[in-house]
Amino acid sequence: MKIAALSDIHGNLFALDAVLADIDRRGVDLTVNLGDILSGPLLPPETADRLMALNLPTIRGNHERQVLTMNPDDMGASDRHANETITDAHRDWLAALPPVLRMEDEVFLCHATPYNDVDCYLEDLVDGELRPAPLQRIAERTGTCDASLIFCGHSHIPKLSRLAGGQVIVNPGSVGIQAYEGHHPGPHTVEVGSPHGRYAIAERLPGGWTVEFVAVPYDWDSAARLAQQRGRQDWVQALRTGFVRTL
Ligand SMILES: [Mn+2]
Repeated sequence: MKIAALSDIHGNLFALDAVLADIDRRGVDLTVNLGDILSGPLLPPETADRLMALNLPTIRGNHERQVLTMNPDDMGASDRHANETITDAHRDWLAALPPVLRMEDEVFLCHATPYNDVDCYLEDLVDGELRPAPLQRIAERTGTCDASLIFCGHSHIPKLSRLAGGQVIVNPGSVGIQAYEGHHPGPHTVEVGSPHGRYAIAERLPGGWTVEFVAVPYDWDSAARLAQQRGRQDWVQALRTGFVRTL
């Protein structure tokens, strides 16, 4: 069983197309989508069309919840752009997505943790930065989820952890945006440090889950130009470099 995991696409169809082509080239049994699919200044409806046609096992992230339930006046610019551009059919698709999914072969999908869609699973907020969380904290966040492989997203930081009992937790990173200023549970900055679209492949082998992290080049200049046209200067440098502050 070879599974490709995509997360945090954030409406970046430029990156998604390149990542899907890379997955096709490598060949996998299954591709899954961990949420935060559309929010952002780029191409929310076009991204939804592409993904709806693929019908991948998909869960919703906090941004899907926010787009569906928040008052538009209270939305951030990324959720507002998605909300204003998607159709009722896209909205119905999002509304039908489950928050978590248990798959065959002891695989569990969640956006942030098995229990909520906003707390980072593998990182803690320390001095305005997301730092690797101690294993005990990760075990607490796992709770009673006993899948041998747990995929999570949300932080956009590609990372693999292994609990004492042997469970592995994989964040494939973000397909669509490699740096951002976050606000929960306090202000912080994430900078993956390169513009490549990220995803991961996990394969169950006799020795256990073998995990490959992939960084895919794509036309980030076109994506950045579109972000510029939409007045999202914060996304322009993030798309081109994987940094929001320092270069
Ligand atoms: Mn998220």
